[in-house]
Amino acid sequence: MSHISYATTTNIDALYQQHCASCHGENRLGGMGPALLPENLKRLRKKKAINVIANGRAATQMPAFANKISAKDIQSLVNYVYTPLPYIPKWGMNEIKKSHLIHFKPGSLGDKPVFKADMLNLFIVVELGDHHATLLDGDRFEPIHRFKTRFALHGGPKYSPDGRYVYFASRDGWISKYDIYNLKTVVEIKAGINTRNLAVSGDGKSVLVGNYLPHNLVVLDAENLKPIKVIPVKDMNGKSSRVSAVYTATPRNSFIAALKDIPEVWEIYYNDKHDKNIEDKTNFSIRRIKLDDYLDDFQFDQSYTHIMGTGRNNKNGQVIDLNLGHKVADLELTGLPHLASGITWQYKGKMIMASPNIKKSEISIIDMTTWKTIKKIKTLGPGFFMRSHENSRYAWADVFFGPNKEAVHIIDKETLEIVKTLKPSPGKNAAHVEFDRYGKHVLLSVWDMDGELIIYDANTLKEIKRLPMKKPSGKYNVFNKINRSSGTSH
Ligand code: DHE
Repeated sequence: MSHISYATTTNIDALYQQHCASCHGENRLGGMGPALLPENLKRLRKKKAINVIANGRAATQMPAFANKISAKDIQSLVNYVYTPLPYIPKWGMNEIKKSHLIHFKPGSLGDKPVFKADMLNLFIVVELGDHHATLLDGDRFEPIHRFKTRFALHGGPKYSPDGRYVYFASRDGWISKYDIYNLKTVVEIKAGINTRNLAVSGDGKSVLVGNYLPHNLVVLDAENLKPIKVIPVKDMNGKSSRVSAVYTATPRNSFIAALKDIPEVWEIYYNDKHDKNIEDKTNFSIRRIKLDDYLDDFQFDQSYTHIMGTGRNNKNGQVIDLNLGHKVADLELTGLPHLASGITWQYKGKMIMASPNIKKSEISIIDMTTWKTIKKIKTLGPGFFMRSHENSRYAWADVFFGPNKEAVHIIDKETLEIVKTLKPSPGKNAAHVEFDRYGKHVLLSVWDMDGELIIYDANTLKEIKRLPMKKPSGKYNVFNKINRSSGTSH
């Protein structure tokens, strides 16, 4: 006979308030723990959610409730948190301000690195498995420091222009600023409820956060993460939209925001130098580029004149000229291209772009002069990420989905042929690569709780070293990022 006595309640809201609200927020909007809304839980199956409530979640502060809440009530709680709120939740200036955490005041820490390394050849490696990040020396491939991050980071962390600070965004809206010189998280703020990603302005002064929930963009002061402006995202008729992603277009002194639910792309200026097509002349003024189709996932050309994005037309893709402010071409893309992970390089005297595909076993190669697809490289399965470097003759593409997820293809950029397929850890997902600053080494993740970071010689393709890591996902080289290498994401 069980000796456990359960709290019995039929009121699900009371049950939630009693056990969950103190960490996940009274209205399920998140607090110390993540928001418990269907939008935030999309990536967690209900069965797994039951297990998390019953047994807790390793490496987080989520405790086990199996001895406090009956199995029936746990099931009811799961149903409750997977039910959408009947309104778009509010997370405005006041809520954002209240969440501000200053761990170290700007200027209170030293201005010299507390360790020795080439500060531009460092990598941040995000370890999704236990919500940590590792700062890695990119010459010796030795970890310098491992630190806790917020739960479920998403999108690439972004560096300040000098490479000293790195900004992280979590799916639950937490933005954290980390001082690499001092190995400390210095400030944090919850800028949204369901956040996509962030961008740091080219002048290093502001951070833009794009949210699914609420439907808005949030501008933060890059120094202390204080909120400067909350920009509701709406078309001229008042229809609101989720933000798919935000990016910095440094040569244009602007941010670009892709919108999920209205056929517009927004250019948001972070200084006053621009004067055309702007609705108001204050900072962070918005230029609406109206489209005849939705644009969701996209990549830039190296001059930041064009954006190559998805479309919902029968061609599946479109090119927008940011100077002209309209579509200039369709792109012939099949399946679900993942353009945010696309890269560009010189091929036979002209620029080409390559996009992985989340739904089809192919990589599309597109001529950026004619915008025609010149090749579809067949792969062993749909892929998520591609990478190269100006100094490397190879482009790397993972097979993220399906039975061959252990494989990574290496493509010769001159012949557009796969020249080698690696399977570094049989049965385990091998995904996401990043080059060092010189293009001499490649870092590959074995995307598994019992995972590894594998370092290869980028030229001979020989393995050099393995470092154990907990589900290492993305890795980000300071030099390649701040110099906007054409082989990496921007
Ligand atoms: Fe991502 C970047 C969108 C699911 C890991 N992902 C991005 C970016 C976009 C995007 C627009 C570029 C923003 C940036 O880097 O600032 N991702 C999406 C989706 O729409 C999708 C398919 C569904 C979703 O729920 O969001 C999705 N992404 C995933 C995952 O399932 C991944 C594999 C694991 C995870 O973290 O949830 C994942 N996405 C990543 C990573 C990057 C990323 C590691 C940064 C890549 C880089 O090298 O810059």
